[in-house]
Amino acid sequence: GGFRGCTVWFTGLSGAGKTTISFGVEDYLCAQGIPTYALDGDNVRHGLNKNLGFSAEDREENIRRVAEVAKLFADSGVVALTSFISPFAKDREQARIIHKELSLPFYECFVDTPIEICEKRDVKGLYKKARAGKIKAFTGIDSSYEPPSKPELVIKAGDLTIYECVQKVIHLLKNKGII
Ligand code: GGZ
Repeated sequence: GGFRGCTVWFTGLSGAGKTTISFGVEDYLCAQGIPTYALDGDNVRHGLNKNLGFSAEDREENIRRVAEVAKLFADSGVVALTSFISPFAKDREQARIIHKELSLPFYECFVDTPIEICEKRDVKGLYKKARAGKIKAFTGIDSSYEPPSKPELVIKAGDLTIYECVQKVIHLLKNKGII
């Protein structure tokens, strides 16, 4: 069968597992010969968006640019996987609209890991710094996260293996006729 470009938009707290899941999906799709590209803080916030911080305004602009880039990938026939907290519903809605204008499929995937688990893992020690006031406006601590109300997929990553999380996304892409 053929495949079409689309954007899989992961949203969730820092440490929820967005990037890990997206890399698993990327590996799976690449092995199937399906063109895929994963965008996350490491390749976007250090490059294209290196002039942006974490104020509400800067997050909005971060998400706007990511949505525009993902749109271009999707339009070129690639499965774009974006892994950004994207805490504000209106910014995610704008990302969806940007895709809809070109009739490009957009799937919002809520990586729903409770903050207790993210904070307990604290892989990068950022929650500890945020609790100590060394990082200001940290999502879930002193900056809000608005959970999606109608995501295409909810992944309870705290209760599942990485493999199970990846399979959920693959099933979604199969159900939607993308792959
Ligand atoms: C949230 C922050 C902050 C603040 C630095 N709030 O676990 P990480 O490290 O790798 O993921 C977080 C990442 C969030 O960047 P995003 O571009 O995804 O955010 S947004 O969508 O809201 O624009 C975290 C790190 O950057 N980080 N400061 N204050 N996360």
